[in-house]
Amino acid sequence: MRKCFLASLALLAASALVSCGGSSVSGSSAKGFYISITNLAYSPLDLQAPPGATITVINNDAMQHSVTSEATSGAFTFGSVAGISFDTQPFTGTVTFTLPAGAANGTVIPFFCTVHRNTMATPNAQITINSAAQPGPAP
Ligand SMILES: [Cu+2]
Repeated sequence: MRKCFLASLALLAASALVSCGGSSVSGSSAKGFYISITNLAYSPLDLQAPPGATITVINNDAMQHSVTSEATSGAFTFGSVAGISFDTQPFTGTVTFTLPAGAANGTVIPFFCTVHRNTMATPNAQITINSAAQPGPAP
């Protein structure tokens, strides 16, 4: 009787492990705050993200791009808005950066690509700090 009970416990533990793996939110289906770059175009052009959010940037092109903040749209030089700045540096693949936890709601930070500047298909894109923004599915 006791042996049977122990065997049942072991089975329960094994199935719990399996269901943990199945419900994992890691991988490409994880919700988050995403900027993708495809054929020299950023998407979305205005990402809404809350203070402290981690931004995942996915470069689908073979060439390097960057997501680099600028003080004003079209400046094409590194800058900050209300103390918020970021620069992924030129990269391929996927990188992340984190917005300041103290970023003020409503702040708009334009960004550009240091490699292609005004020759990007979408030279002018931005992040808007929105405390109510919710993470979305991976692009
Ligand atoms: Cu670029």
